[in-house]
Amino acid sequence: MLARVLICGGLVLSATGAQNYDVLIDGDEIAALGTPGYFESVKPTCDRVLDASGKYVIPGGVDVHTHMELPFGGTNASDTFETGTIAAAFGGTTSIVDFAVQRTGEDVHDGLAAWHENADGNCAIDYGFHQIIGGVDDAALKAMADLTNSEGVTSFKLFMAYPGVFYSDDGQILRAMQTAADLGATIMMHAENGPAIDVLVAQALERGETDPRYHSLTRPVELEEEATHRAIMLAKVTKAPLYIVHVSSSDAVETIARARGLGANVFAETCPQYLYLSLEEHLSKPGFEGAAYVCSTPLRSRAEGHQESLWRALRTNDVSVVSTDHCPFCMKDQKELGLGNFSKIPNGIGSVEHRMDLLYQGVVTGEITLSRWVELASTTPARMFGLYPRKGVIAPGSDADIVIYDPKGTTDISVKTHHMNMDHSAFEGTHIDGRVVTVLSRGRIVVENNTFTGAVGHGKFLRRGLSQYLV
Ligand code: DUC
Ligand code: ZN
Ligand code: ZN
Repeated sequence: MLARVLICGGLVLSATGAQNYDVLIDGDEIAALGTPGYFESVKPTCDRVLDASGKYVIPGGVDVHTHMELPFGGTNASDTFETGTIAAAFGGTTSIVDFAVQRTGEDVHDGLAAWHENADGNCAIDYGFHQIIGGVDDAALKAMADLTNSEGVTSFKLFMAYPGVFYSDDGQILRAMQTAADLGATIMMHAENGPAIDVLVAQALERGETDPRYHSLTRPVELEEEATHRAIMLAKVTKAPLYIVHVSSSDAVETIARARGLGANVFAETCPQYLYLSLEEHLSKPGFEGAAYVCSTPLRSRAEGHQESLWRALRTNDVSVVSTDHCPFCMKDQKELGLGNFSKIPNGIGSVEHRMDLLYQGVVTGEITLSRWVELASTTPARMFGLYPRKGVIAPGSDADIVIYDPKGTTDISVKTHHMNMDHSAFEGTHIDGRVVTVLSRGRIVVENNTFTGAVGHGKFLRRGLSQYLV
């Protein structure tokens, strides 16, 4: 194990700027930042010097929305904590926050314990948990307090979609939000009107509309906007901090922006698939190919301008985080469950490995600045979910989670080269101007020369604090 590492000659990026610094790492943590030449005069003893000349030195990525091993749609997400966290490391993500699961009738503590069992000793990078509450009742509300106060799990995902699986009605949502408000915890919301969607799905299937693209056509933007508005109103009544997950439409963005304009503690994330993929070009591919792109919220029409709206919201901070909603399923035996019936296709796209690169393309194309890239992918997610300044920043005392990124390098995304446990890639053939060169997790070099040099079991559980992002 390396004890002391010096990263020399790079441009250190933060959410507020860029400056040439050398970075000294001692053990797990960043020890000091020195202006160019400083460490040459001080001459600290080092086990390893990494030359970052001409490269960016950025805080490791923080992906606050992943679903390793999630049981869903009659199968399980295909990445384990081992495969998924190694893939994340390859892509410059050094922390994930995954979702422990509780369904109606189940004990929340049991759900959390099961997730600890899945992850403990199996992760290559650090990880935390949110808790899905799929059955809001007295016991679940009591458990929310235990998790927030004692377990380092301070955010709770509710679903306005998936009746019979994870769905909460408005009364349940209100009660969970009241509890969250009392605790200072954050409610994460899957905002789609599930009961209405289920009717549209049944009607489409009756008409013989079974292809993957009907997944999007039966989940219209109005039902995302309506649920987003309802969630915001319930949060207003209860004063709970609200974070809308996987926002896909300009309609939902406008609703969120209005609430934020009034000073509400309402926040939002989007994901790479909504910034780049579309109903027309991807979900509507011939035959069953479109199944690879079935996720919820669904891909939207490019012609309707949702992508432009999402990029704009990333600039204005109406959308503050880019996560992946990494929920991978193979085509074979998994997506294939929905052959002849789109509603049986397991929902999910896997991209935990490519989030940093895909978002960096927004810098290349002029959509966002370099600092905004770091802010959206690392600093704000860390602050939003109580991990800052341990994660999300290169500063003395912070964990030495660092990525050396080469803006002159290139990456070509393909199933042939990715490390996720998937037999396809939703971003197959995408060319990236930029490349992850070296990745450190708590001072340990975990990716170098396109090789995993870390260790399964190196990743530690992150006990999170309350959100540090409230207005
Ligand atoms: N959306 C997905 O695409 N997959 C899992 C759950 C979800 O909400
Ligand atoms: Zn969701
Ligand atoms: Zn999700």
